[in-house]
Amino acid sequence: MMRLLHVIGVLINLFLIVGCGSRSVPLRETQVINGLAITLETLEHPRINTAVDFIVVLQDDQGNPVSDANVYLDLDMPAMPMGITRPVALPEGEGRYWARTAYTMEGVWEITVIVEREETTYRATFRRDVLK
Ligand SMILES: [Cu+2]
Repeated sequence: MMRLLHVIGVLINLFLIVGCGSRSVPLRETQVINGLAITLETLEHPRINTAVDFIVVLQDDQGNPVSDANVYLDLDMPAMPMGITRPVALPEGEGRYWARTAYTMEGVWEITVIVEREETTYRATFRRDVLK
């Protein structure tokens, strides 16, 4: 009986995790800057004061992954200066980089992805509307 209850508990947990995931699906957007395709994948409807993951994917103009860049983000609100939030995105290989940070206010934020590679700096800016 205990074992059955345990199994049911695990199933309910799985259901909750899947349920949450489907409510907050990451949105993928790509900008091509001087031949470098910069893709940002992060929550479409993020909430304030909650850890948020940012995946950056880089591809050159041949479609090859770019894994040797320095990548960081710069988060700010267009309506007001919010101080400095510049998390470094750590390389995961295959042209993927990962960062995690939190938005500290509701409203529109700009997420600028800065890529430094071979003396060149690339910048792509994306937007998210952060909910309370
Ligand atoms: Cu603000």
